[in-house]
Amino acid sequence: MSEPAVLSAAKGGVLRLTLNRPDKLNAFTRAMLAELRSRLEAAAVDPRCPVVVLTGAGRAFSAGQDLSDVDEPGQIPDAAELLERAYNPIIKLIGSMPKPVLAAVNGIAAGAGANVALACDLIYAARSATFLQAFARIGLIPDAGGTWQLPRLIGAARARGLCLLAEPLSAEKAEAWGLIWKAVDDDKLASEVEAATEKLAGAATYALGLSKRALAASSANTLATQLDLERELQKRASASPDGQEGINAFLAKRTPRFTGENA
Ligand code: LHQ
Repeated sequence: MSEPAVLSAAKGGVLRLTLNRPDKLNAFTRAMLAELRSRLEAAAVDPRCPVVVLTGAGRAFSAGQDLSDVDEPGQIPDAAELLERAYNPIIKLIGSMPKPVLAAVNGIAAGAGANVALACDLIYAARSATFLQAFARIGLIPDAGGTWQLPRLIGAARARGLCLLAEPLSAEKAEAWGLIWKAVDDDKLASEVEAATEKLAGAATYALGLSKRALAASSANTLATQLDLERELQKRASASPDGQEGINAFLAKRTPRFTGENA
């Protein structure tokens, strides 16, 4: 039997999804995208899993769409279909699920592979990893949210440089530019990500989901609308068991015991 295209392992509240076509640098086939989408859909509503990690097997995170995954030789992938059915739902799902999704970028992240990583909430990258908006090299435009994320994260000039020149960006520079959270030594990637996921899984996870929602809404909101949203979400957070526990524990000078419950 062939290996699954996406490996899934749950431990201590952390679901780890590993893109698993290492010989092809984890390039996304349609089957792999369908598997990833269904794993993410399940994770989004699974209360046993407050944290998700996405990473790649072997020397790459993902080289983007598998350009050879077509029905007949000589065809090229149907871009509109793939975006509509696979990439766009995956990007929206990562952004909307009420829990942190971490990318552990273990090696090159190219094309839609880079932009799936950029859709995640916290991006850790191995120092040897690179981010490549490869699209211009093959006559395409950045997709999977790249043209939305990049100018917001690093500004218009740098976004244009990456997209038009299609040159690789080192993990260190990605960190310095604010594209990712952290570049770490290759041999520390696993332990850094594990420490972060442990911390998140033990945190007030309901509030983390609300924070994520508020931050995501901000780019389309005026300050006044955002203040209203913060008031509404803070009302929910402070009425939640973890909100009450957090404040009570602070006042009693003890460590809070969070449960992640939302009502
Ligand atoms: C691949 C791929 C790949 C197939 C490496 N496909 N086999 C959405 C909707 C619809 C249409 C199109 O696109 C999209 C979104 C996109 O993502 S388009 C952008 C797709 N990605 C790229 O253009 C990047 C293509 N890959 C590369 O440029 C290189 O592989 C990089 C720079 C990532 C790594 O280079 P190397 O380290 O030199 O590795 P390699 O090129 O030797 O790759 C290793 C193997 O992986 C090789 O297979 P082989 O059987 O010869 O060993 C490659 O053919 C295969 N591979 N990327 N996207």
